[in-house]
Amino acid sequence: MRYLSLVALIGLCFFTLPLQALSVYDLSCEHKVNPMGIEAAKPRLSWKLEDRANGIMQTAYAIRVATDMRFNRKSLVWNSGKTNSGQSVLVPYAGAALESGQRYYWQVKIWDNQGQESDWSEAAFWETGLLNTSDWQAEWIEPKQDTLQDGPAYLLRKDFSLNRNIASARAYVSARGLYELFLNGRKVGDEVFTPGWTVYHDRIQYQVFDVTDLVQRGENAVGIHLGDGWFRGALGWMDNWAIYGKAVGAICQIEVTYTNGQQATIVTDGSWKSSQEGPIVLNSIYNGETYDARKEMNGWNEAGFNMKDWDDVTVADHSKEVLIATETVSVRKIEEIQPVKVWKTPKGTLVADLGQNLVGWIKLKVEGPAGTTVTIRHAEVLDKYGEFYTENLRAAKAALTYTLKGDGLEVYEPSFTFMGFRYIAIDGFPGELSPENITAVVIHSDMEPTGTFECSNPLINQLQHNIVWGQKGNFLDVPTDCPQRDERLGWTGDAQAFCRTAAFNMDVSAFFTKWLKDLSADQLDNGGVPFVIPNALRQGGVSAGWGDVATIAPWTMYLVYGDKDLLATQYPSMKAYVDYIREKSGDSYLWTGGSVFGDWLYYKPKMTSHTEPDGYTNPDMIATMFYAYSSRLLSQAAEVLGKDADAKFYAELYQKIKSVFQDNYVTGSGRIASDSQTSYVLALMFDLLSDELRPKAAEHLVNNIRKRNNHLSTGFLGTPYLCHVLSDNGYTDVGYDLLLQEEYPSWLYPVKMGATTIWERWDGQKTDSTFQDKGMNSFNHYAYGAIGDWMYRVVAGIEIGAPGYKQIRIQPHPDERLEFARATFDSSYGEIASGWTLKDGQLQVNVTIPPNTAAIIELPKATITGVQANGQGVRENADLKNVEEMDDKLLLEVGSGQYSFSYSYE
Ligand code: RAM
Repeated sequence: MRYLSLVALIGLCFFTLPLQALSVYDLSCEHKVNPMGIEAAKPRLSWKLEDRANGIMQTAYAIRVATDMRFNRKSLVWNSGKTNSGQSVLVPYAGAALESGQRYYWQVKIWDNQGQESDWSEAAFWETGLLNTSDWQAEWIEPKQDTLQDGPAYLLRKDFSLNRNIASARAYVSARGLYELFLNGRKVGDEVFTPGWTVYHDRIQYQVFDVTDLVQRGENAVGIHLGDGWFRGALGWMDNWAIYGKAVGAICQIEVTYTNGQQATIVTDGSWKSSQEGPIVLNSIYNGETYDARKEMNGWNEAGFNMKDWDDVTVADHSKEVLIATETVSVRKIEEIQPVKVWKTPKGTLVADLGQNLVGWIKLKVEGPAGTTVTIRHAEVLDKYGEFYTENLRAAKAALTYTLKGDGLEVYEPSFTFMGFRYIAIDGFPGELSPENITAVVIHSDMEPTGTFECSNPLINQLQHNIVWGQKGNFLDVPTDCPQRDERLGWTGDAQAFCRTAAFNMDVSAFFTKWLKDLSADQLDNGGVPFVIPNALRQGGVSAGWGDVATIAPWTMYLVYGDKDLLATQYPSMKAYVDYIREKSGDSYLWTGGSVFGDWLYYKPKMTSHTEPDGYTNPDMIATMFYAYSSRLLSQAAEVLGKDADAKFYAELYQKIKSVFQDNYVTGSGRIASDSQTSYVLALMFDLLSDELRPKAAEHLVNNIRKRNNHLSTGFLGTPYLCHVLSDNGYTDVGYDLLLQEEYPSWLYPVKMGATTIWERWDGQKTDSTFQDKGMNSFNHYAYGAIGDWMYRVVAGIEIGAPGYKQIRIQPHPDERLEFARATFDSSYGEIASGWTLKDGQLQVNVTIPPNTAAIIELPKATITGVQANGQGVRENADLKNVEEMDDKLLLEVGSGQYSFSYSYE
């Protein structure tokens, strides 16, 4: 009884006290959580608001930044004071000048439109990098090495002593090559593939590690394991190697602060020693790794190791100006997968199936006599006879070879290579192989997952799964075309096609911030954008729809993340690219010869008996259409950045190209040259037609699809926009026809064939289980996964209203062939959700809008009187503003909160 009344009392307090619900969470700096190594002079700070009430808007913030976590007066470097502003995303630091190698703690508190004031948030931090080149006391050093393709990895080491108690320690490290850093026998950090892949001639990232717990008073040792990676290894298929330099090397600076405030600095210099006799005798991104455990040098990275037979290092005069703090999120081991099956193929090959086409490597557990060699090969698919199939890897050997040292259980995983595979073939395994001996380690850039999509059709859910795995496999520091064959390059066309979808599934803000700077760095002197970034093919060609990543990706990142600085940083590159085309096309406004790849891999009807023509689209026309589009995006970017003259100039340019395009390629009845799906898709998507011809062209597109029995025929350029153009022009049902199509060519055909990632070609594997041309047949190529964008934005209905989702548009497009569809997206303001259920003619739409944003919700086929909102009529519900019926839709404005609408949907 006493207990009960206590509960009642507490309950009473709860209900009578005002709800102090406003709080702040998810603090980030430059798109990252507690980043180490920030070089921006004014790092930008973001946070999210949490509140249970509806319609919450931030009205003011206060930020304080200090070098001490207690934020005492002495340590404060910025106190913004209460600042009236709704901005909660990318607020620039405006305090005292920042110092090198300093940790800055920060907190924020906010006020909202309901008169609430939050508490100070938990403290977050950022740490600056080495802000001046002169801060680098370390030298580039190089081990004694032969100029070898696929040679050994190197060991570098130094002993040092620290003679006082240690308060803190940092390591600043980079390599011309790939490195692993060790202190006193322990690997530093959980990153792999450091320092990442950039345009090394101009930019090499360094990493910053807090190594306070890894160093000790007394004797210490630092070791660096150094591989070839992208720097010296083969890249591309034309015997292209050592393109950034013939020698690998490293740079490392360890800064120790003692408890008495004194400092000690340990740097790479001529006193280090190196060895090329370590256990990795071959390292190569494409070919794999050969590891001889008998060559392991126990204790090489610990103090007091005997360096007999070790070599002197060379101090090299490479630029330190190129060193930049890490801009992206590092690559890490993200998850582990066990095989679902181990068996022998009809030909007797011992094979394990991981159940998922993935990117990473195998961790092997093995026990056996010294000198036993186990070889692991990798494949994405089995052939029609159930045999291991590696021909589509072309020249990439993709093999791990491990020789046992013979001392109990040995656990091996490689360091400087990765593979794209679902199956492995194992040779020479001593004893019986069981699934426990094998673990697949999945690695990729450590991007936060931000999106989910789900619906009532399991095939589409598998498609979404495949899109996400295509992204995991191909976002390994640069956006690659594929992860398995002798390619794995930053193909620009693929990246522009997929970047919007990618930005739904995961937070790619930092990832593209870095890669776009590499694009600028590798842009040709004439403004052209090479086929791949970094330009590992070392060619100077440009292709329409590939080079346009220079305008499309920054604009997309601006739309999704509201990052104006990114747009400003990329602006010169965007403009140089458009000016390159301007130069090529001159007064004709036609970019003749601008397309090398056309609408890459469009449908060519070899596989079925369809009699219809293929999906060919005139490449010159494609080039002119992209010229128009890029000019338009450039003019929009100029407008956002307040560059009025440019905005006007490129808007006029766009208009001229549009009219020349119409004169040259469009008939009075809205037919477009080539009469292909892609011709209509690009013309409509890029708004290149008159108001009068738009519906006619859309009709031609629909007729084309109907004639093909609801099949698409588009390639890399048309596919991403195909369904968008249909839904924008009133043919959402036709978009669904294509999405739900299970026969080739379609998105679901590979799914029906058992795909677990997106294929490069619509018919990578044919219905009789034979394969497409082995010269170009990747089973993990994300480009066609660009349909994901339509699933989020149109099927479920999460659309951007204003850059960064400060304004949201919710626009579900139900179709009776699905019972439900729902998506979530964790925007810079918090989670947005939109989902619908259609049952017995009754539609229910559920929506979540995060605080500090506003949304317009478009309810299809709804009327003011027909809709119940959170159990009330729309007129009665005070959270719904500006309710309006328009074009068979009901429009409502809402603030943050959760909303549920139901009505009869006939
Ligand atoms: C292929 C790549 C890529 C494509 C180019 C044109 O080799 O795999 O996907 O963009 O060619």
